[in-house]
This record gives sequence, C-alpha cells and structure tokens, in this order.
Amino acid sequence: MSKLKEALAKQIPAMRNDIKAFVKEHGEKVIGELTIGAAFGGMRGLKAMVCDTSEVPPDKGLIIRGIPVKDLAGNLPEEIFWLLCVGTLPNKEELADLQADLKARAKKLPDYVFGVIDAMPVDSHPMCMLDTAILVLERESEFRKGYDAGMKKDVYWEPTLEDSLNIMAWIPVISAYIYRKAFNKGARIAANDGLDWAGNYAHMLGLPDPTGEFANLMRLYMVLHSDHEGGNVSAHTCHCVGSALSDPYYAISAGLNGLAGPLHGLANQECLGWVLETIKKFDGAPTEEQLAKYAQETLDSGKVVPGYGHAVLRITDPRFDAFHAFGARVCPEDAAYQTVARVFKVVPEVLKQVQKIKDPWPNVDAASGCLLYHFGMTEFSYYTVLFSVSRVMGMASQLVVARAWGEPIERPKSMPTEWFKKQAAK
Ligand code: NMX
Ligand code: MLT
Repeated sequence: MSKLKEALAKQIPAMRNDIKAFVKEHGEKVIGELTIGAAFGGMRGLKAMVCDTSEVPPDKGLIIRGIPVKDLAGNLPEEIFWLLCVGTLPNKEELADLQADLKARAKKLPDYVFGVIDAMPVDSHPMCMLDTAILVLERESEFRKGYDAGMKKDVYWEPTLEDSLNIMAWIPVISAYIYRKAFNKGARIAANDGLDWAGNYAHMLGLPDPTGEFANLMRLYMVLHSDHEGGNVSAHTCHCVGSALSDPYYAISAGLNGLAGPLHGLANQECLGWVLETIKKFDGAPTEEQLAKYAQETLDSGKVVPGYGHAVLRITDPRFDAFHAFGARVCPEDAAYQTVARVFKVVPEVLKQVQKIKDPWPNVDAASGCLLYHFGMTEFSYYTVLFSVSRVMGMASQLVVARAWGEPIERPKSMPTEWFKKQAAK
C-alpha cells in the first residue's frame, strides 16, 4: 500500500464518524440566511458547501489546510497534493514514496490517448484537447470497475484515489504532448525519471531552460493554482458531477470544461493578450496615464479587464504577489513583466471608480502570463492547460475527501422566478 493511501486509511474512519456525529447533533441548526440577491447572483457568499482541502477568506486569500499559500511557495506540488489530501505536509520518505508512485503510474499511460488527440483538428483549443483526453481515459477507471463489481460505500474513496493518482501522473505527459502537437514543436519528449513532477512537465514541454528557472516557474505555478476552496466553477462542477458517483475521469473533465471559461481559468490567456495589446497600441511599454486610459476604454466597450476582480477575494490575490515576486527576481527588465507591474499600479484605481466592481485587485491570472511569455511560451491558448494540470490536485483531493466521508448526491432546490417574487411580496 502506498504511504499516501496508508495515511488516509488511518484518518478516514475517525473523520467519517466525526462528521456523522456532528451532523446528527447539529443538523437542524441555522447557520445563515439566503437573500433573493444571492439566489439570482450566482449564490455569492452562500455558505452551503463543505470543503476541507482549502479555504479562501476574502481578506487573506488561499489557505491550504491552515497554511497560507505564500508560505508554501517553496514547496513541491507533490507535497501540496499530500497536504490537500491528508492535512499535513509529507515527511521525506512519504514524499519520495508519492513521487515514485507517480513516476511508475506515468509509464502506464495508455497509448490510445495520443491517437485521440491526433484525430482532433490541430486548431482545436488546447483545453478541448485536454478535456477530451481525460474523458477518453475513463475506460481505465478503477472506480467504475469497483462500482460495477458491487463495491461497498465505505471503500469508494480507495478507487477514487487510485483514479486521481493516475490522472495526476498522466496529465503532465498528455499536456506536454498537446503543447508540442498543437504548436508544431516537434516529437514527444520522453519523461526524465530523475526529475520531480513539475520539473518533468517543464522538461517534456521542451522549452529551452539553461538557468533552470522555467522549471522553477512550473513548480511555483503548480503550487499556486492547486486549489481554491470548493465553490469556484471547476471545483464545484467536479464536486457536483462526482456526487452522482460519476468516476473521477468524468468529474475532473467536467471541472476542466468549467475552467476553460473566460471568467474563470481562461482569463490567464486573455490577460497577457490585454497587456500585449497595450504595448502594441502605444508602441512600447505604456505609461501609467496610457494604461489608465486603455483600462477605461476596455470598461467603456463593455468588456472586463482580465486578471482583475474576484468573486470572493477583496485584496490583492497572494498568488499574484508570489508571481510578481518571482518576476522581480528572475526578469525585472522584461517589458511584459514591467507592463504587468505598471498595470498593477494603475488598474485598481480605475476599477475602484466603478461602484459595481466589488474587488478592484489583481487575481492569480494577472501576472502568470508575462512570466510564461518571458520563457518563450508565447502561445496564449495553452495557458489554461497549465492551470488545469495544477488544479487537478485540488479537484482530485476534494473528490477523495468527499467519497471518504460519504457525501451524498448534490441536489439543491430551484424555484421559478414567480416564487421568489411571491416571497418578496410577503
Ligand atoms: N473588469 C470589468 N468589470 C468587472 C471586473 C473587471 N475586472 N470585475 C467585475 N466586474 C463587473 C462584473 O462584470 C459585474 O458587472 P455586471 O453587474 O454588469 O455583470 C460587476 O462588476 C460586479 O461584479 P463583482 O461582483 O465584482 O464580481 P463577480 O463575483 O460577479 O465576478 C469575476 C468575479 C472574477 C468573474 C470578475 O471580477 C471578472 O470578470 N474578472 C475578470 C475576469 C477574470 O480575471 N477572471 C479570473 C478569475 C480567477 N480565475 O482564474 O478563475
Ligand atoms: C480559482 O483559483 O479558482 C479562481 O481564483 C476562481 C475562484 O476562486 O472563484
């Protein structure tokens, strides 16, 4: 048994009993109220989901199992996956065991997945290629096999973990293949077993990396995007689909389809485009005045300024700060980085003038693109694939935890508009 499975097996019975007893005792207690505004406003602020892997206080940003994300910026993504699942960081042996497990699994990626990607038009969006690849691998699901064979509810989490680890091991290989295929970068690059999970992904992407800083960026990128509590579109979708006992391949590919939306993960592809447009328009790094004018024009044309605002956060996203600091260390002279830094000075002030915008501050997507661009990854449409490789850790760990405590099928109640109007009139 892997050390990760062992660690989970040790804590799951107690967690299950604790939640069961807690709900039995306090299930009828009222913990909030629902307004008509929330029902019509994307359920913002409604505390009606459980997520133990991470939380996002509006005034602090991402906290993973009690640790602020800024304190995890130097950790490896594999450590974060362990942390998300188990609740503590792994020791040296546990980390080595997980890394060896992922490497062994990566070798078992079925070849047919490459044939499926090859059969797609080469100009399909890379996110569509990735979602299709994860979905087609559903054939490998241990959860579905176990379910069909009549497995008992209390062991659902075991094949959920098995499927999750396979997806986590396979997704960098698939995603690197998509990059090289979609952008004509040449043949697939074989994995290097001497490297860690994110370092290996950087290696398989094949961008020149003489300083090793691109691999460092990938490590940081994977840590920062790993999870963002349970209510964001991708996590929520994955969770909802998983609650029907659809296996992790179905649930995670569904979540990734949500991540592909421009208001969610696709904002990272939009964001650098916006920054580079300003450089083009003003024939070089724009001044603060020019940026303010351009941001205002964007708003006036009815578009959003990508990379700014958030449904939960009310401060500068600490993930943005971590990328900003990486850029300041690695490429302070880079024009795109400098423009991003200048946008950060100017855009919040512009957005603050718009009363309806609740959060004028940058989110995670505002700074990642310029760093990728600096290292020669200039294909914007690929950026959300990077986000996806990382976010698999959050979605998968949330699925494992939900199956472990036996969360039921998600089924909130909807009502017609007329009903809400009658409530308002009461
Ligand atoms: N630029 C222009 N308008 C904005 C922005 C922005 N950056 N942020 C919010 N607004 C608008 C928003 O469109 C809405 O307008 P309307 O009522 O006309 O529909 C209004 O302000 C109120 O929105 P909020 O309550 O502040 O934000 P909400 O929770 O609805 O949406 C986002 C959150 C993230 C979807 C929104 O801020 C946005 O569209 N930002 C730009 C896209 C982006 O960066 N998304 C990435 C999020 C992070 N991620 O990676 O997933
Ligand atoms: C995320 O990382 O999922 C985004 O910041 C969106 C969110 O949390 O709503």
